[in-house]
Amino acid sequence: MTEQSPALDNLLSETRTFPPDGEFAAQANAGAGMYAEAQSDREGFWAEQAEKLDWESRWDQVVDWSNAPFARWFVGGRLNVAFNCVDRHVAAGFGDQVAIHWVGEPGDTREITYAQLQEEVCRAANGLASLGVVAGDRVAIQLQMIPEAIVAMLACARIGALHSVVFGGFSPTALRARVDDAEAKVVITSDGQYRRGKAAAMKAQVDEALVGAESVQRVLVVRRTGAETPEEVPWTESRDIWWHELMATQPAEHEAEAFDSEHPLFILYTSGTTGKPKGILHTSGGYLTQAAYTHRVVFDHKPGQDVYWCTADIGWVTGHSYIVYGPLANRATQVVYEGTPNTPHEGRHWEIVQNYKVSIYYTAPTLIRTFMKWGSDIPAKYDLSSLRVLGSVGEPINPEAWMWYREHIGGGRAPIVDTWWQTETGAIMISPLPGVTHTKPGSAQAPLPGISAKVVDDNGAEVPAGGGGYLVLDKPWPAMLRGIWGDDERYRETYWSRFADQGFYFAGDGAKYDSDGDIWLLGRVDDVMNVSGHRISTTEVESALVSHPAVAEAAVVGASDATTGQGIVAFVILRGSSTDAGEQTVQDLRNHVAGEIGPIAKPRQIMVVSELPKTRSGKIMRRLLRDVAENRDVGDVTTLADASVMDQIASGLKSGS
Ligand code: 6R9
Repeated sequence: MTEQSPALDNLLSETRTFPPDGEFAAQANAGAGMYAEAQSDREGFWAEQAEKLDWESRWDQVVDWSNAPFARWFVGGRLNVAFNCVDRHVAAGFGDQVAIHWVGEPGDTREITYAQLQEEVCRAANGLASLGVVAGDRVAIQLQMIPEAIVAMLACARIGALHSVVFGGFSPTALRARVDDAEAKVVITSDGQYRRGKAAAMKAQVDEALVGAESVQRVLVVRRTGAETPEEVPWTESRDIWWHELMATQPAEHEAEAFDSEHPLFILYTSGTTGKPKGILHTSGGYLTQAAYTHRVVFDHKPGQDVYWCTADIGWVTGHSYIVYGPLANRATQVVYEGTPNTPHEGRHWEIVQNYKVSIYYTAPTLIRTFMKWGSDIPAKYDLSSLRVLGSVGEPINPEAWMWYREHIGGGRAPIVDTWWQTETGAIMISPLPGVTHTKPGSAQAPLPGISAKVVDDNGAEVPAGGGGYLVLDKPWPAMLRGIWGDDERYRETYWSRFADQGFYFAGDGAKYDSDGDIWLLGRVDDVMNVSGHRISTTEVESALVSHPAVAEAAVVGASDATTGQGIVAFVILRGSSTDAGEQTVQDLRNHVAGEIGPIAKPRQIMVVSELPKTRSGKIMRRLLRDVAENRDVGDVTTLADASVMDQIASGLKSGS
């Protein structure tokens, strides 16, 4: 295993457990028997989950793993994903049920029923088709959390086009790289977005990204802020079209065609260990089966009774699986909130929970720690008694935050589900089951029924209880990625080469079993940082830094951060003889990274140094830089080519920043 910080040692001595409440257990969707059932007949178990969807024709084979690592699930089956998320609920008589309680940042709201959602998705599907989008085409979507984002995704799914959602906070450069890689034919965006009470231009940024983008034929623009000036909303007559104008001309009916179970559904880019993001490819039947199954059992969701709220953004996989596909397939009534949690005040989330009687709330540890910082007196002002299940995702949750969440948000009563999964896994893999599991603060605990995961050592042998190593997934699962867009070799290399002999999927996370055999996730073991639950590669930020004319060399590490999990700390060597980091240079560099990647990648701290610690083979020793960034004594320096470098860095820092 890699080095372990003192904080993790603390975490692993956690011994508190919380047994399920009897009343909750009696009504729970999950039962203890599911583990054994799935164990004895894995394929039968998944077939049972898939049967809860509506298939135009049934599969002939549950899983085909003969061409591993390329899986096929529910082989030969045909279905339409959007039909399953919308139309079948209307057909079953639930057209009047609210699908989305939408809350805009400035305070405007919309209620969208399943019948209305159906109409909007049909219009959008017709609209996209009228622009020449056909099954298999790629549509890039850069939108904030407005209903049109969900409608656009479902419209793509309905006509068999792949969406590639790009987080609204990503820079024009980042958007362009994704548009080019997927050769997107259409881009969907908005005039502008509200952020902390202010309207920021969006269309202008998208236009900047698309200069010379050859694949893009049309840009569809949702009106949100009402920005009008040509600077805010530049317009190319032959290419651009307003969303509302297009929809107004489209019929509200659309016949949903069924697609093969393995028809591609979407691409979602995520950071890898190199500078180039990976386009993770997901397909239809298996993905929807696992998204719906996990949403049902992990959140104990009851259609028509629960009000569900996942605070993620659709730009991340959590928004795909637990705002769009899982909840809608299960006929959820959900809250979708456009804005930031402290606009206009720090009680905004709790006010929304109170107003809509939210019963299931799913968020990230970074936000929980932020709420802690704001103070427990804030949630105490609201009635949170409707909450009955709380979820966490994105990074390990420290026991202190877990306990605070339980006490101050869950009233000491609502079970907490700490859900481990990845963009690549498509849906939740490791999590307690509410009503079944005795929960433990800080542990994701056990693979879900139907899922198999192990902690193994360097040789791929499972470690004993109490031992640590790497998390692997040793059996294929329905929502698994089907590859990296356009790069089969990178897919094999990234996930399947580390334990090729055993045929394990390597997740890139360190993990440990406790003495009960429960799993504790320990963070990434590669050069991927986790900042507020977002994956950012050190290489990506390093490339952005060295693309600035003032920078000669850069090394980036993720240093532990009390609020964001990890914070980005950069060490840079400036060009020429300058080691004098003016405040202005540092500021320029931070802004440059924000411009290249997006504000989420802005380094928390930039240290100007004259040398970087390197091994004799020229590999930067990030471990030592992490020691410096976390104010620890620098560890073993014997493999350094020049052992005095660390002294130089340390003394430079004392006099410098
Ligand atoms: C869903 C999502 C995946 C990486 C993953 C791991 C970390 C996610 C976690 C967790 C500990 C949890 N991660 N959930 N670590 N406990 N409950 O976040 O996908 O953005 O692809 O990130 O996030 O390191 O490998 P993605």
